[in-house]
Amino acid sequence: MPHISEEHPRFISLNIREALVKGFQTGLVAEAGLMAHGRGEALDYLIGEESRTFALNAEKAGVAALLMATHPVISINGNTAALVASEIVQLANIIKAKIEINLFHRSDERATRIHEHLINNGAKAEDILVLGDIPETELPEIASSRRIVAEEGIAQADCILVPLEDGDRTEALKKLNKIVIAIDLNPLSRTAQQASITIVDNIVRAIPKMIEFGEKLAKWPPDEQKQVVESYENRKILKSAISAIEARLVALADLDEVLQ
Ligand code: PTJ
Repeated sequence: MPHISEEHPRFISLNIREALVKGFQTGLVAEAGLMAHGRGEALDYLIGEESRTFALNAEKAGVAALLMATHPVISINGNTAALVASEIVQLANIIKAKIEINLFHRSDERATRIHEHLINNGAKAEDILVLGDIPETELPEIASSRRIVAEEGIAQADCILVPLEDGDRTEALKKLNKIVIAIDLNPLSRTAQQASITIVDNIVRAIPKMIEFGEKLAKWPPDEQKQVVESYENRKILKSAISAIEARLVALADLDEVLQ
């Protein structure tokens, strides 16, 4: 792996990319995960590579919904495991959620690697659901292997955090009256458009922010947590995210500013 100097203007972004490449080489990340990362990287650039207000509002509402849930579940895939495994474990502990390893490009070998990686990052074995070892069920109207979910995980969950998800499953989960919280840098993706709460932020920033909100909101009375969820409007958040990209592009189109 090439050494990236801290002085490099794209140090953080290049390090995230290297974490994905390492995750691919160690069997955590799918080939398609590298491409998905490239798309995310481009969109993050447009957003300004920081957690904007629309993201912070969605992160707070997402955490409040997860804290209020009876059966909260975090669905984890290869990219999420490679980038934020220990943070996912911390968040799961705060919101008291199960972690379901649920892959789009299903492979038992990769699921086992992700399982080991989560354990190495502090997860308790009893909090992780690995398909193949436990009772499974199928969600209706989905063609991909993400239709298969754990009976005591996504199937019975009332609120699910789905980082880097696909649109079909988000839609199917919504039809089953579940609250779906998506993390997706593309505010125009079907997942982003379908989710109940859409966090338009890079997962490497979103999960640490959700941990911060979680530590605070966990001490709030339930009616105050409920107020955060009830006052949240996803359409407004999506609109702000798209407008923010537009405004940034307009500002960047002033070439003098870009070339400074
Ligand atoms: O590990 P698997 O088999 O479950 O596969 C995982 C991937 C990500 C390959 C799979 O879910 C997939 O193909 O996803 P999509 O449909 O490509 O969607 C990924 C979305 O995540 C895209 O809209 C990307 O812009 C976005 N994205 C990529 N990297 C990040 C991101 N969003 C937030 N943070 C990122 N770091």
